[in-house]
Amino acid sequence: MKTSRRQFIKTSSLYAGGLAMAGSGLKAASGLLKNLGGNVEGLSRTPTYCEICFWQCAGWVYKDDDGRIQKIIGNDDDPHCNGRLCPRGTGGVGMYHDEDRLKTPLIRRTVDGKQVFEEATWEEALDFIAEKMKSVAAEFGPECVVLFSHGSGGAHLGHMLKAFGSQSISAPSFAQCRGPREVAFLTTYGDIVYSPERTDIRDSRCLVFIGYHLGENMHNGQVQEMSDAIDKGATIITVDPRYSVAASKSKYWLPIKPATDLALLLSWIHVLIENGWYDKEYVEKYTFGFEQLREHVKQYTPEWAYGITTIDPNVIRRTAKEMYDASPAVIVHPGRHTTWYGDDTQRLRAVAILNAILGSWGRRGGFYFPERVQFPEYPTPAYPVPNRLPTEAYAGKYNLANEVVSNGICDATIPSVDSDCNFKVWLVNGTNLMLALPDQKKTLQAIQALELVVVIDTMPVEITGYADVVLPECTFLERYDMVRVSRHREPTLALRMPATEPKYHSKPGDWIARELGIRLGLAAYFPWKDMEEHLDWQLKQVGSSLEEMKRIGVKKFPRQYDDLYLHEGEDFFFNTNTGKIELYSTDMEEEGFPPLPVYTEHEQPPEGFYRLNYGRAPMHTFGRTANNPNLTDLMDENTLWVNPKVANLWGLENDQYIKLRNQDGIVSTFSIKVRITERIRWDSVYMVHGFGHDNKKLSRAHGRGINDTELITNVKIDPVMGGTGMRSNFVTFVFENDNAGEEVEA
Ligand SMILES: Nc1nc2c(c(=O)[nH]1)N[C@H]1C(S)=C(S)[C@@H](COP(=O)(O)OP(=O)(O)OC[C@H]3O[C@@H](n4cnc5c(=O)[nH]c(N)nc54)[C@H](O)[C@@H]3O)O[C@H]1N2
Ligand SMILES: Nc1nc2c(c(=O)[nH]1)N[C@H]1C(S)=C(S)[C@@H](COP(=O)(O)OP(=O)(O)OC[C@H]3O[C@@H](n4cnc5c(=O)[nH]c(N)nc54)[C@H](O)[C@@H]3O)O[C@H]1N2
Ligand code: SF4
Ligand SMILES: [Mo]
Repeated sequence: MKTSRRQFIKTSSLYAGGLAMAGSGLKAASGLLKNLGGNVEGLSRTPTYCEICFWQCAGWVYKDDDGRIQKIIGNDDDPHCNGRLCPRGTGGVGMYHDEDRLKTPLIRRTVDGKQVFEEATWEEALDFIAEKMKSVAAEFGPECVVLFSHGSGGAHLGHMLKAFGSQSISAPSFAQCRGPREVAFLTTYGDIVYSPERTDIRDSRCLVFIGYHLGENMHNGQVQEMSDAIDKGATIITVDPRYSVAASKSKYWLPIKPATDLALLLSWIHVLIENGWYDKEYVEKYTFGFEQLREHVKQYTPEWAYGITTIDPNVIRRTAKEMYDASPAVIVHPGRHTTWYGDDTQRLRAVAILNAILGSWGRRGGFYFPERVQFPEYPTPAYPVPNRLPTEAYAGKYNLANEVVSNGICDATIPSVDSDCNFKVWLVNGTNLMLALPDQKKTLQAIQALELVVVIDTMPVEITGYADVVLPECTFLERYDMVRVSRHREPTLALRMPATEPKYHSKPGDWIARELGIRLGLAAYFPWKDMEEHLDWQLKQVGSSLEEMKRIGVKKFPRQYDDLYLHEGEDFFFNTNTGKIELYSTDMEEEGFPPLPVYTEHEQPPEGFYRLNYGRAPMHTFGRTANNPNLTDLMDENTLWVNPKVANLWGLENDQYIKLRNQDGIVSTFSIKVRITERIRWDSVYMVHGFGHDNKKLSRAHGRGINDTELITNVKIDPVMGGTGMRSNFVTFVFENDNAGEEVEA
């Protein structure tokens, strides 16, 4: 039977001994953080941009005379980092030194009835994949091959897949992350927020962070700008059930009852309109539907919101006034990980509306208009027109989604009677779907239905255990990638080039895509000699060259248009149906959704249960850094934040290890250390995402802390764009002598 076909293989013990070395580099790496800031004489440097998170800061990799990497520091000319990397980027070299890295291609085989990974050559692995892709495409069409991807490799593999005839490409960074905000801003302003965000934080006089925990969320440029804004006296208002780092820098901390933010937002809009605290000229000139909005929010008084959010009505009024006083230099920040409760697009619509009536879009200290260089693609033949688009997997739904919905693809992979849109092959690049997608049971069901699973990663993470073929990519320090083409106040380009040779048998993503492409008969799509020729051609089209970029790393271009902000009285056409900022959304109306955001109530935890809240830690990126030797030095497990009242009730003590059980009876695989703190509300517990790895081959990360994803089984789908609301899960404590603790689901 198919469901027992693909056993989880802990990618261990099958490596040939000779390949497992690299201990030596590790020592150098662990000294690295202490060495920083020293002088750089005698070291040679090569440019890169960081892949430890998706902010992609540009930097310099310094090497000593023996070619050993000594340190990475930020590039002064880069607006993403202004010469300073965050702790993760600084420690990023640990990813290169990590001796647990994937070292050689692996193919799943059955030996004596047991499934194991066997080491393979690249030829064997790529031939195997190409044969399977061809036979599956012959039977079901090339569109049934999917690429899930996060990060730089997506460009190479995406090109290969489109040439093959499939546009089934998806990233969890949409439907598990930014999706609701992009759709909300698209329907309101006809444009998205982008990454890096177009927020003019450095010149802002009032910053409103709603569950946006900048400071723990270390997106570099924004953290730096927040600290500049604070120095210049900006008022910060943080809405968070947890006393976050951002809250600790704030004039106002609003410890909201979780899941009620939309009520607060609507009452803020109410207060601003009732008091005339809005930008009348701006609203008149640029917006559509103000009168409907005014009518709509009449009901949402601060007293009404108080009963829902627990925020004092006077504080609601006072904070609204602070925003108005600072306007238009005010940012009600849209946040980034926005898939919370399933009505997320509506919540973000309220955020977009609030900014609009304060006049902050297109204004200094609000949201600027970013610009980027028109950077040509290397000429290749046109892609074949696919027979089927990936969106057909969820035909009739999520029409406003502007990217492919990964959970929609996952669902459609599971065979069912009413869907013939099944996908047969998953290529998984730089995304650990077992951690990224909620509802692991579904992900596993989909995986079991597949003909082929290929994972391209640098580490033996959970998803590699379900692969038929594992391909080891080298780290960003060992490869070229596409030029980083940034949208910012000033357009910039940044180069990533190899600082050193790929370790072990790992290979760069561009090489993998091309070699696979050639085996699929797609050589015409890869006409360049190598990446150097490819990049040099592109750079020359914009008046630079590979040689220049190797020297400078980052190139700034002047803006073509003087339109960073709206000019006084300027006419402006917004890319919406009405050409205006749509307070009242005609797109939403056409799709049958409320055109003005409506408050809906969400479940609260049952007796004895607490809401599972999760977030980021400054020294880690999701699960991708959990085994990094430099960063585990700084934090090697997550802890469970528990309010003292709750701790008292349950007799919990600091540093005690406990397991958690969720509302569906799922018990965590591992235990987590208790941290008793007033910084979390009594109705929630909190942990950092990205821990609790169950692959033994991750020697520093295995069994450290709890993986929040395994407890996220109640998923609230946003009907507008398909995103997975993940914050409606409730947990209770399981003590070691508790029987329930034994029924562990892996
Ligand atoms: N429970 C829960 N789920 C979440 C979230 C959460 O907070 N909690 N957050 C959500 C959000 S906001 C997002 S954006 C997604 C992100 O989720 P993912 O897209 O999975 O992102 P990462 O965990 O950063 O990266 C995944 C993989 O990339 C690999 N990798 C790192 N560098 C490279 C490289 O150079 N090449 C290749 N080929 N692989 C590489 C890492 O080893 C890791 O296995 O998860 C979402 N899912
Ligand atoms: N260091 C580091 N930085 C990162 C990342 C990383 O992995 N590591 N990942 C990056 C990525 S891809 C993303 S998407 C961002 C995510 O970062 P953000 O968008 O800032 O964060 P979220 O994960 O949405 O939110 C976490 C915060 O929301 C609060 N919260 C929980 N429930 C509620 C609620 O009901 N209402 C309100 N108002 N607040 C609530 C939590 O207490 C927590 O402080 O971080 C980015 N930056
Ligand atoms: S914010 Fe940090 S981890 Fe992310 S790209 Fe920049 S330096 Fe790297
Ligand atoms: Mo994200």
